[in-house]
Amino acid sequence: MTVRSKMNRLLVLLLFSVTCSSAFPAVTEANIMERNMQLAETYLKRYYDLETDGKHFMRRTSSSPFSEKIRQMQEFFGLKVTGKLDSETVRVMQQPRCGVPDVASYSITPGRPVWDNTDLTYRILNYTPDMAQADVDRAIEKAFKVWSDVTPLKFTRIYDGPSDIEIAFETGDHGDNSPFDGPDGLLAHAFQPGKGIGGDTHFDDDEKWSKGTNGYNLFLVAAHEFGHSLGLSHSDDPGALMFPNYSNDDPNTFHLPQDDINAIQDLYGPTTNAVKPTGPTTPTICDSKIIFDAIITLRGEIMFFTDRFFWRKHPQTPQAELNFIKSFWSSLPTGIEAAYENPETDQILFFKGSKYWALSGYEVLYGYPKSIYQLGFPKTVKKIDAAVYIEETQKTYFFVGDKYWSYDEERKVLDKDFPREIAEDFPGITQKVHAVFQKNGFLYFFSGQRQYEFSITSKKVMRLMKNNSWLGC
Ligand SMILES: [Ca+2]
Ligand SMILES: [Ca+2]
Ligand SMILES: [Ca+2]
Ligand SMILES: [Zn+2]
Ligand SMILES: [Zn+2]
Repeated sequence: MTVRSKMNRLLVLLLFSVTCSSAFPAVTEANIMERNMQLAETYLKRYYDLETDGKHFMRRTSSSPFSEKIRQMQEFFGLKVTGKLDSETVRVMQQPRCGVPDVASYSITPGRPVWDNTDLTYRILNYTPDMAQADVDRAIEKAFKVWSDVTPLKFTRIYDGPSDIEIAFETGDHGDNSPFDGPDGLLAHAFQPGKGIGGDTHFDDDEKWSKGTNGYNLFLVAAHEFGHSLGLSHSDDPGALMFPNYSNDDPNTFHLPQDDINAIQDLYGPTTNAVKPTGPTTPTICDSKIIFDAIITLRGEIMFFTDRFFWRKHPQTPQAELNFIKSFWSSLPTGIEAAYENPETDQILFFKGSKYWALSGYEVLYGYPKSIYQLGFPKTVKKIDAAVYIEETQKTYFFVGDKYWSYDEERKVLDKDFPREIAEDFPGITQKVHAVFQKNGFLYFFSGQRQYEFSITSKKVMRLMKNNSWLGC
């Protein structure tokens, strides 16, 4: 089963439970389509300036404004541009996000307004009941520091009187023409630089705000919103802070990405401090220096993991799609070290250090992460370099240093007489294996920037390939 069809199923289940509580006896395909259409219409009106007259038939022709807006949205998010409301598009529309539109302007001044001085003031008008006040103060201060670290901007908190950036927790319609929507969906919004409401930032207090990752992290959302308060709009770089969807990023290891540094320095110039910080860059698809952490296949689709990201390559699409790991699987760590899919159990297993996670669709299964020592590895094994499931034998091979282990998926034990030397059983594979996957009777071994096509039947390397050859490079 592909991830895509798993997502479909997930969506169906979700809609099913919603419908069960209403008067309808069952969900039909037509119900789901209608619900998705309504979701899309609301989304495109809110973030893509879609104008509708309420006539639904308009939405189904390929040249309609609806299709055009779908195309814009798909392009922005790096999805396959079809102009149709496919399951991937619906999935992205369902993700929690910032309330500021991606392409259009509602209550936000168009153009590129900036503050005309670098000494700005802010005031926290009220607090959320979800967090201690001191934690809110700290999150807000830290969020401003994200921007002041890389620019000449300074932010001073004041307690009375008007300030440049007023911060408030609000619910529903709160008098600025941009009502909040209850839990999830829209999380916050902010106004571009200017007098009065300009720069002001509102958080939806129907969300569960947190200083950690249980709920929405206030620091991460505030840092994004303050980007708007300073004049930035949304970035289509999925690794950027200014990407419109909530990232689930780890707030403790957060570094302002380079894309955002470039954007804010374009408006205000670099910091005058001696240290000029740089930030993480989002990998580009055909960068030959890319090293993949792990690779999995899911019924024809291949997923390449690197650091905080993964590419999805579907055989029918020429372009691979870049995604943020945490926006798919929020409880997974970044920097996955090995992964494989077991089609028999319909699970994906991810490894990092001595821990591993089993997932079905988006969900981490109950009781995970577990320790790799529960699989039978000796304590000398600190981490798994790469893993691959061999369908024919129902064995999973785990690569660790210059050795590999065989795990019997049926009996749930490591096979006897292992580990064995990789180079002995896979002649030609002499370097550490960074990632491996199986396809059409071949194992594809990734060692650094090289890829080896290894024939399982003839037990030899058939071809040496560029490591990004699958991504259309
Ligand atoms: Ca203001
Ligand atoms: Ca909301
Ligand atoms: Ca690896
Ligand atoms: Zn935003
Ligand atoms: Zn507001």
